[in-house]
Amino acid sequence: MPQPSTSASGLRGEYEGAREDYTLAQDWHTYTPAMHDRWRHLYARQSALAATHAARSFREGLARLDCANGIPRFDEANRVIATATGWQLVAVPGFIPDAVFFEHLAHRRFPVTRWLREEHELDYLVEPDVFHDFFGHVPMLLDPAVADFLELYGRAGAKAMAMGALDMLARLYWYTIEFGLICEEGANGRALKAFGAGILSSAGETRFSVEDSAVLRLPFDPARVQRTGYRIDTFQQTYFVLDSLEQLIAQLSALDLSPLYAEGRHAPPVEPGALLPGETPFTLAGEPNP
Ligand code: HBI
Ligand code: FE
Repeated sequence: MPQPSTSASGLRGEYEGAREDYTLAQDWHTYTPAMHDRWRHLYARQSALAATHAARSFREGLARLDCANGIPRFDEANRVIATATGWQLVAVPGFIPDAVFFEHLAHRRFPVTRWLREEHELDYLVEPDVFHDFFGHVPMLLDPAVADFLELYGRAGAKAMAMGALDMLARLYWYTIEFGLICEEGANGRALKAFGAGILSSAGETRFSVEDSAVLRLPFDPARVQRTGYRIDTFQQTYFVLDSLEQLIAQLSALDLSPLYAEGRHAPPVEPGALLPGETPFTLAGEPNP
């Protein structure tokens, strides 16, 4: 049953019934009416914020998924996703080992956690649940640039593990797929929008990342990203801003990241929120520097 419980590893989720690749059936029929209500509540809140703060790709992807009325069925979503980008969702008990996670991505399978957060933790979770994984990540899987980037990221994973560079690769994921911002042309000129799943599945961080005038935002630069540590227990203190989603692929597509890792190994780590000498925070064109 998709109820949060804690496994022997200390992770939430039911790992006992999972296959070797950590997948299991979604068992959609075991979600209770209260869980579907909770999903609708989360969906209503976040989709309203997404309308003003999310990147165009996210808004379009979300609309195509048609998941406002309750916890979605992964098999139904898979029909939409397969047609769009050839990805598919697989249900998992929760957080899975890095190597297994990479293997799924490399084969265009996106692991989606089965359990839903409880009523008392609507605003904040450390581990991914079905709302984070589905609402946050799946809309972007419908974007071809993100779909291709994630496959390449999965393929780069095994190599990074072998090279002892997993921390650097993980930061690229963290500051894009989880907490990425993008500068988009809209009806009222250029605007800052969120596309990262960690942002868009959190009401507080959606507002904070896009609206807070004091938080540090930098233009996306893979070499800078991979040096930048991150926090998993609070809002991010540094965000990176893409010009376009294609930039993900353009700068990383070879995903022979060895030169980047070699550089990263010699560059001193940067604390979240720290600005280095010579760096200029991102600002929208025409806006005075704070
Ligand atoms: N497992 N279910 C799940 N979701 C993730 O986002 C995830 C994971 N395992 C490993 C992992 N992420 C990251 O540590 C890698 O991207 C490095
Ligand atoms: Fe995530």
